[in-house]
Amino acid sequence: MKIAIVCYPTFGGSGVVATELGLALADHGHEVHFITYKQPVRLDLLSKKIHFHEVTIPQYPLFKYQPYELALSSKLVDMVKLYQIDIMHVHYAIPHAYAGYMAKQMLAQAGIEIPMVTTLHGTDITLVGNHPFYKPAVTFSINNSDCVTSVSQSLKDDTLRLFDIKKTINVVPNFIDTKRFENQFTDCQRSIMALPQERIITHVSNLRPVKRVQDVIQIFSLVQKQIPSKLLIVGEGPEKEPAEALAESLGIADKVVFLGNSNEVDKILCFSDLFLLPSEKESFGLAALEAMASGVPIISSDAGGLPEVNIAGESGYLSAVGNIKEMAANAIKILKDDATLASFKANAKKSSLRFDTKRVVPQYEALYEACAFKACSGLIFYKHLFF
Ligand code: GMT
Repeated sequence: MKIAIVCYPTFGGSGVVATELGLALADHGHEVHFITYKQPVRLDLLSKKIHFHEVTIPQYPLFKYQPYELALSSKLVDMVKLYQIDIMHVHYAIPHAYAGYMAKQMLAQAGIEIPMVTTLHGTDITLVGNHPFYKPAVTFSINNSDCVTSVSQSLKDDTLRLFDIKKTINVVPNFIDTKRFENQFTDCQRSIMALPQERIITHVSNLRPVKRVQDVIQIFSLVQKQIPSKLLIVGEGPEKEPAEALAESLGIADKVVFLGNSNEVDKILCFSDLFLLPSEKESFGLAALEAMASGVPIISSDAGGLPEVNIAGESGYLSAVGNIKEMAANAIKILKDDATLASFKANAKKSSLRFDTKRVVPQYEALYEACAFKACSGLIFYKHLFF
């Protein structure tokens, strides 16, 4: 098939999933066209099967806000016509589903019927999309998509609770190529980051308020009192400065390393012993899944889809949002001795296999086939993923 993928190209789970999906689809022989405003961060390889079409917006002084949706829908129309695209797959409802719908209408006028799959990722529903200013447009775009997927059961439930949805939502969970996380590094270079007796605790996110980065610092502060350790924070965002200030005020600044954005998260996870994700909301928690695939146990909140990914007592522990003390106590439970840590590490890795590319990408392919025949409402995949 010829598939157009619309996504955010920057650091963030939805763009990562969309990129990995495109790469896997190309591997399966499909022709994939990424359409977005910048080359996606993990898309370093373009080929006959993988194309990238940049959406550019001419600046005009009259506009306070540049009309990205307009430029995107025009680009979609042009690319669908030029490459005879069979299906559009838009990731993150705002504004991609809306722009996709407009492109569909313009193409219909030219006699081209093109199905559109919309994948809901999280904050497009739970935070931003739910805002009254966006809600009518988001509801409309979801109801006018040909097929809709959500990345977790929890996000599906939230969508049905928060919006008046007439469409069936298929749960197709996020996935990763677990092979990529098999330890290919002979030397993890752990010694650069910590002393041999120290544990390494890691947090990876876009450091926005929803990630509760202050909790990460507080949890670490309690843990390091009992277990010699270092905290590595990967990512950039508005919570970075307040987090730095908190580490300073708690007197632990020398034990907290802010690494900024990284394209080599797998290398950092390679030498990590524990991953913290105490988010306020999290539809899935792709970062946690990546950590698990690297054999890193998770201390997380029980928000959203996290209980579907992080299995309590197996891959880590979950606590109510904001329960810093319990999260720290659970972290200490995992890190306290080598045997316990090794067992959690092995179980985290095993648990991540539920979400391997090989198990999930065929579900999207089946969905595309069904979508072309307007028959995606009967597909139920998710239950089969659990063993
Ligand atoms: O975090 C966001 O605002 C957007 C989005 C992103 O692009 O990273 O994150 C969401 O989508 C990811 C991929 O499906 C999920 O793994 C994240 O859990 C989800 N974030 C939230 O729900 C906060």
